[in-house]
Amino acid sequence: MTAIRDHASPDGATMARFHPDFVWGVAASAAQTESRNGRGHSNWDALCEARGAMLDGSTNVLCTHFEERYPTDLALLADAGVQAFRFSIAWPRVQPNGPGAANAAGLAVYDRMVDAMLERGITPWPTLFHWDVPSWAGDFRDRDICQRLADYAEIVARALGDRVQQWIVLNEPNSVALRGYAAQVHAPALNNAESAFAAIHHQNLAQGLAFRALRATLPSGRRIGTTVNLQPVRAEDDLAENQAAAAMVDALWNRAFVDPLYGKGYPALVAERLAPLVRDGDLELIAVKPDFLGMNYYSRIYVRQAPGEVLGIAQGQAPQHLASTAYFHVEPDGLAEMLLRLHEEYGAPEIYVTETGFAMPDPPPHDGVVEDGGRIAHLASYLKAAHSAQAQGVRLKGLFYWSATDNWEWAQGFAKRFGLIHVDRDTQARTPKRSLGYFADCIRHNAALDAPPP
Ligand code: IFM
Repeated sequence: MTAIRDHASPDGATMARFHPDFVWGVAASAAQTESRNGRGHSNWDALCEARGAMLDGSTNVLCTHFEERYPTDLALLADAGVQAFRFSIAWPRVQPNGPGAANAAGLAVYDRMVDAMLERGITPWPTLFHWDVPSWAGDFRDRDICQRLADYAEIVARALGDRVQQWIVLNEPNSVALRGYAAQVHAPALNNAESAFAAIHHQNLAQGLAFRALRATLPSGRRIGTTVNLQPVRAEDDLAENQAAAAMVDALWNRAFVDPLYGKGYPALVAERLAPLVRDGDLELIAVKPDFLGMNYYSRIYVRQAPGEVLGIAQGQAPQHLASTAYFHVEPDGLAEMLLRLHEEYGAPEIYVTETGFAMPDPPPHDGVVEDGGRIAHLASYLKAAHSAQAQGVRLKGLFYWSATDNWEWAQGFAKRFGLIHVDRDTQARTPKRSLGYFADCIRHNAALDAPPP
């Protein structure tokens, strides 16, 4: 870490400190970092094959080769004081060819990874499903996938449950359902409303079954949560039809996933469309009341009514004054807004921000470091928003930066760099970015530190 300056304010005067048990982590996923080597064919392999390549001309054949290079990444993270690593297990590596017994070599990869984290003082936080489905398992239009996912969850729990204390079942089922089954952007690249509603209910049900399997399998005291990408929704203007579109998107994107988790059933605006899929007992299974809620947050959503679109809604115009990264608007106040809403509406749950991060056009490495002051400024503003929510009583227990390294950003390919660690696509060399040093300082002081002057 010698290439990184210390950004802490010497007298601590401006430090916004988090509660002492606050967890500082980074996040990543298997499908975005691992190579295809040793795993079975997946839904995202199929999408790469169907499209030929992603927007930047890349495919997911190598990604960052994490399943072999994780010792390098973990060493850099441990050096920065990172306390927790939210990674994901690749279902297609654990069950490459079909249901039933696991592929021992596939499971062994995660066995070693977990040990390597623990040896370096980093707590493993595996996500069981971060979007990669083995091709044999089908997709979320089909109810049968629910039990398949729960069986896979049980296999992983048996293998890693002796060492892993914190479990995350799904990552962003809302992104999967709406980007994958309605907007044709993500796998399986479908665009019809029926498929999207099936993907909503079947992911919720799969999650309920997986919670049941984990609770029955894991040693007592293990904590099980799940993660949704939550975004306050705004209409692009005051028109009544656009305000109605915003309420509908809030129901589809946020509430259809969080309400039933806490026993509130499906929100009225979408309940009728989901009703044909819901069988007796489903909502009770889904109402797992997780030990903690994982919230991924990047920005708000702006919408307008669009009768010709699949769900009658389209992306709206965001306010002109908003700053943007190469990918998202920068809206730290939306983070606090959503945290407070969760606190008030769902009985003050324990919450972790399981992802927040910034894709930026970083300069190339120079003298062993990447100068990414813009990322530091954005991150400082989001950390301060998280701190303000905690100061207002939200039971915010930790925050994971997305992502540990630059990685494969799905349909965008490698063009969007989120990492605290730069990855050279040709050599796979890792170089810390200045933001890793800033994050290390925040961890050391357990505080949302001011960004240093440019
Ligand atoms: O890269 C994704 C991640 O897989 C899920 N959450 C959002 C990230 C950035 O787009």
